[in-house]
Amino acid sequence: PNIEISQDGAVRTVTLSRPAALNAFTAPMLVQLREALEAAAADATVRCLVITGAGRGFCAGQDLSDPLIKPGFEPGDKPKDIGHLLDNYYIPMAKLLRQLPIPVLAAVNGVAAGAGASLALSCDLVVAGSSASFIQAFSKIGLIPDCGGTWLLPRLVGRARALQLALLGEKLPAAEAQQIGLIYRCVPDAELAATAQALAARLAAMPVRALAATRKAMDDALLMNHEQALQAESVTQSQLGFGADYLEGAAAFLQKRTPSFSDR
Ligand code: LHQ
Repeated sequence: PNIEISQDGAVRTVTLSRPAALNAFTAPMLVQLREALEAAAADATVRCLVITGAGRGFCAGQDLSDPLIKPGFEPGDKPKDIGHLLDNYYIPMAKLLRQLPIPVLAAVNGVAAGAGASLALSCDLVVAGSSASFIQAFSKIGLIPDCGGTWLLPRLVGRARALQLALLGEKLPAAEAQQIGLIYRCVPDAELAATAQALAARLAAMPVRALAATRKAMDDALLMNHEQALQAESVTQSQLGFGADYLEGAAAFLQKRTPSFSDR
């Protein structure tokens, strides 16, 4: 398998593992990743997900040597349809990632290029090691940002910066990614795993149903006017208000004790 799964308490960690190719995606690997996301979503013991990479890279995006898309090099060789790869493998994975009922954290241990960068930036929080970097590699091979890149980048850093990154395809070091607000934090490489696990454990102890609802409410609100967003907040807040976590959170506050959350 090219996806390794481990769990510590309520934190599930999914590790992309094709280190010889900087964890570039093959079709079977994308299926394994989707299955790992589905399993985490379905397992009530999991309250936070961490995605990271094995070896010196996080993920170099689509494996360009995959026979499914590898171009023929001879004149007259027929071009292959790369859209089907998106439809059948990337889109289901990217949708699922955005719909998880728990918070998801990317621990970016090295280069995140192309769809690998989109994967990291689709997560709710991104922590990166100081030697990690983000590359919108698509433009260099005549493509556009995919796996959600066109949607994510302008939302994360605004149109001007999104275009700078996507058109030029330059390597953005993790420290600069933090400076422009693209990621949550850049930490020394040696501290990345521990920082990510501690942050994930902290999130897992929070009311995760409300955290997932926050992600959805914010994504949805981007397409609404002010009044619609106020109304949508009221609907979601009302649902959460009937949940065990709100009762527990409010009671614990009033009773001056630490809350113990269980909704998911
Ligand atoms: C790779 C790859 C790779 C294969 C490193 N493939 N082997 C969706 C749907 C359909 C079609 C197309 O695309 C998409 C979305 C996309 O993701 S498009 C973007 C695809 N990704 C790229 O264009 C990135 C290509 N890789 C690179 O530019 C470099 O490898 C980076 C900058 C990521 C890292 O550079 P270095 O640190 O210098 O490492 P390296 O280049 O020496 O790579 C190490 C090995 O990994 C090497 O193999 P080798 O056998 O020579 O040691 C590379 O060939 C292999 N590798 N990325 N995407």
